[in-house]
Formats: sequence, C-alpha cells, structure tokens
Amino acid sequence: AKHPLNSKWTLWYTKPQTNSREQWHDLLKPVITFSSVEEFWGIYNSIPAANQLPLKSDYHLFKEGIKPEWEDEQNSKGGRWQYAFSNKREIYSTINDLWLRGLLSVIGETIEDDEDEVNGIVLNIRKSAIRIGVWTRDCDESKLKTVGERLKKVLKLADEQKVDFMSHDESNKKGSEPQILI
Ligand code: M7G
Repeated sequence: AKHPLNSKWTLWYTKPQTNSREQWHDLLKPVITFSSVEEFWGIYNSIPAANQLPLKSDYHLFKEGIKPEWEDEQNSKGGRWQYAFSNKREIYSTINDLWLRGLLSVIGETIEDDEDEVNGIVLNIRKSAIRIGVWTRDCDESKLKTVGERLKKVLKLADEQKVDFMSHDESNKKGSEPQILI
C-alpha cells in the first residue's frame, strides 16, 4: 500500500533563459504531481540532482493548485524565507542533501506547526549563489518565526548564518531589504 502525503505536490522546473525574448512564464513548467511517499522517491530518484542542474535553472515544489509565482492568489499576500549559499566548489558536495532535507520537511509538513502556512520550496541555481527559499502564505510574524527557525535547522546553518524573510510585495520593489533575519 502507498503511504499518502497530507497534501498533493507539484514539481516545477524553470529552464535557463537562452534568449532575451523568453519570459519568466515561458520558462516555468510543471513536471509532475504526486501524493504519496513512494511516488516522491520514484520522482526524486529519476530527476537530475540539485548539483547537476544548469546555471539559471530552478526547481519549485508547491502544493497542487498553487503556481510558484508571486501572482498566484495563494502566494500574493505571503513571502519567503531564504538562504543563499555562495556558489563555490564545496557546496556541490552538500547541496543535494540540503535540498532533499528541504523537500522532506515541506512534504512531511515538519517545517511548520500550522499546517497551511507553507506553500512551497524553491531552489535557484545561480552563478554567484545557490539559494533555497520556503514560500509562505501570509506575513504573520509570529507564525513565520517557526518556519524560519525550522528552515535554519533543515539547512544545517550555524547561528550566524541568517535566513532572511521578504514579503513578495517587497521583493518586487527595487532596492528592497529583508524584513526579518533569524
Ligand atoms: P529570481 O529567479 O528570483 O532571481 O528572479 P535572479 O535575479 O537571481 O535570477 C529573476 C527574475 O525572474 C525576476 O526579476 C522576475 O523577472 C522573474 N521572476 C521571478 N519570480 C519568482 C517571479 C514570479 O513569481 N513572477 C514573475 N512574473 N516573475 C518572476
């Protein structure tokens, strides 16, 4: 028998932009939706690992029915906790484990106490940094802190390695600053 997850999840992939006519929406595609632990492992074992992805690509894992975009109604009032690992050779030996820990904390819903606060998790592969971000439904500071603290543990960060929270509203402004650091 399959072990059902509490929610259904969709994996999305953003392929790297190859010319400036390709927009955000053209590059972002859903890959697959799953609802059990067994399906998760089947998918995880058959897709490229985090350290094999090309620069400028992203993975996004979101609850079914929520697009991994600020514009989605279920994201628009929320924001994201994020940590940016600098893209140096060392990170390639640990990022697969950290990303898997992130995925498991989200699908197992151990990243939160309120079961409906986390909408998804994102991996951005960039030249300067590899970023992992957890997207929340709201910007309610008391609920957010738990998620931020858990993310820090999931990513095995030291005290001085701060995760930062920014609302999507703020992310869309130029020169925006993180609102909370933990
Ligand atoms: P990024 O991938 O978060 O970081 O955003 P990067 O600058 O390190 O690559 C890159 C660009 O992608 C943004 O400036 C937006 O143009 C676009 N983009 C990213 N996100 C998450 C969204 C989104 O949710 N909606 C839309 N419309 N564009 C986005």
